Amino acid sequence: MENSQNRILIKHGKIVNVDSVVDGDVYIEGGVIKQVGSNLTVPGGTRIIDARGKYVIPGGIDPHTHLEFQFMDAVTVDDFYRGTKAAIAGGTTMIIDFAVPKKGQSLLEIYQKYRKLADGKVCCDYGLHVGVTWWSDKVREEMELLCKHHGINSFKTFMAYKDFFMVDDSELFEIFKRCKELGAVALVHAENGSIIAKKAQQLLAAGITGPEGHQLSRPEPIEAEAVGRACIIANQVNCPLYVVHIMSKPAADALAHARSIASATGGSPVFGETLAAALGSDGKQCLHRCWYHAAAHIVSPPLSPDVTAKSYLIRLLAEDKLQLVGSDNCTFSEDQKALGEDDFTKIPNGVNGVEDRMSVVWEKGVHSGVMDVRRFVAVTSTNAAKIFNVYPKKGCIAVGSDADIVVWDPVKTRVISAKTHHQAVEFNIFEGMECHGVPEYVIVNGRVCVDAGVLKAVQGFGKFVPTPVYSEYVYEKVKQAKVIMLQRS
Ligand code: URQ
Ligand code: ZN
Ligand code: ZN
Repeated sequence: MENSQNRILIKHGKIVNVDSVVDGDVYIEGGVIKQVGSNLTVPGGTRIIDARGKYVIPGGIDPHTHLEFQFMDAVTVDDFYRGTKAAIAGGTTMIIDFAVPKKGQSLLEIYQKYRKLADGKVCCDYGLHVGVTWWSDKVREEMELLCKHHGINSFKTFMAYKDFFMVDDSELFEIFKRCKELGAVALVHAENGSIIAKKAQQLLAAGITGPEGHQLSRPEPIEAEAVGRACIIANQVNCPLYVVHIMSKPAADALAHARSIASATGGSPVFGETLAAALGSDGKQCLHRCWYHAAAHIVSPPLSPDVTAKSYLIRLLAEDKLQLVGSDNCTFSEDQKALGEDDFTKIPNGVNGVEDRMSVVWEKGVHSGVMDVRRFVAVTSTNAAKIFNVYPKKGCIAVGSDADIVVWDPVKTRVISAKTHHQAVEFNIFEGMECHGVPEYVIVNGRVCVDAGVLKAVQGFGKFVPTPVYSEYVYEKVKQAKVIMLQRS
């Protein structure tokens, strides 16, 4: 890398971390933050970026993407190159994707497959969660190997997608127990898959085959019940639990309730993630008269038919009743969505969001006055770094941290559109949304990948980032939980 790229001084910005906003400068060399402060002494030839009037924030971490994901007879159209390039365009400098095996398939095999797919293509750093879709002694052993030798500290389970990814309560119990033994974090997709399957059959039999059937087969209590059940099962084995993609008010309430019980009784910690889609769109879109428009909004759990859910969820994020925003970017083309033309259960589930997640949270959270910029940094970056144990390498602006930095212009605006986005998918669920707040510079491991608004992402520049077990942020709470329980007994 040439010197002007290698040495960068970001001057006169407002440097934001979760606990502070400080006026100052940031000096980067060799991909790492070397100095933070004022009147810094730096070598000649250093490139200067003027951040006057702008925020200097940690690069976004998207904890939930599905790039090149084979799902429901299709493969997502955003691959690891297009997906990470789009991520960078929006201010995200690390993603955590999912390697999900079929039932009976080796976890190690699917992990290796995803490493092969992603390494060499990713424009920014990435980590992996591994799915656990079945249970056996082999799975038990492979979970340990993944944690010990392959940089995995999180395993996703599914309470939905009956017959292909879903596990039952006794399997959940075993998987959560194993996560706890290994110092890993259990992730759960919380929806009652058995009831969904029954309702879908009823709707199809009644002649309801269009996209509206998806929402009708998944009423909000179906999500809320599963959130509560997952929290109870995890608590039985004292396992930290992270509930992915919380989409509705009742589910968010169930999560907030479980968190408050955990902190009052000394139970194991629970974390909740919602999606950019849930903050910037709603379930009315699934009733649109254009079939493709409706199908493009099909995601599970579904976008809430309650149009006030968006503002409710952003408030819960501001109040730390929810902790993170992911994208769940899982994009299918019009042709792929058409697999479910005659049967809504065959429409591949998933929406876009990896590019627009930061802008949507800024617009709905900060610009609307619901959260401050420190909380913005927490929910878009730092909390993910802490939970998945890559903090303070990622998720903060501090000496020694990776130089994953965004210079965020809070005044500039942009209008989201599929015509201008960088993703491979031809539809954007946020089409037409005007967003205040634009990433003017995005620095990925010390390289300027958005330069005064111009995208210069480099294929293969990103690396796999191992996520070590026993995140202090997560397991400190488990230890505290044990102490409180002992005190009580
Ligand atoms: O369930 C998920 O997270 C995947 C398979 C993406 N699709 C979705 O509808 N959420
Ligand atoms: Zn899911
Ligand atoms: Zn997902």
